[in-house]
Amino acid sequence: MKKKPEAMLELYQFEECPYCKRVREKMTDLGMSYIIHNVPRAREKRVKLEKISGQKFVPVLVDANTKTMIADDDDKAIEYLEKTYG
Ligand SMILES: N[C@@H](CCC(=O)N[C@@H](CS)C(=O)NCC(=O)O)C(=O)O
Repeated sequence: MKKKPEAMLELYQFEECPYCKRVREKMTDLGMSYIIHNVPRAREKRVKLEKISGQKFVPVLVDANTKTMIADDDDKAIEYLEKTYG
């Protein structure tokens, strides 16, 4: 990892979600530590996620260092991680 984030990035996700897995793997490949927020499996219960991101799909990646939030787009999250921390 070239640039080290000051604050750990946060990932809203659930373990079996294949899109979330891709984002987790990217952060692991980059040697990053990160915070996981596991969302409820039932979409209607994802109240906190909706408050934070305005929608209920995962993954949602939050980077406080750059004030960035990427919701419901694993390709975009991976591209962001590579560009910012790769
Ligand atoms: N286009 C999204 C797809 C994300 C997606 O479909 N996530 C699923 C979980 S794998 C989701 O949150 N579905 C709503 C639900 O669980 O009800 C991406 O590229 O990340």
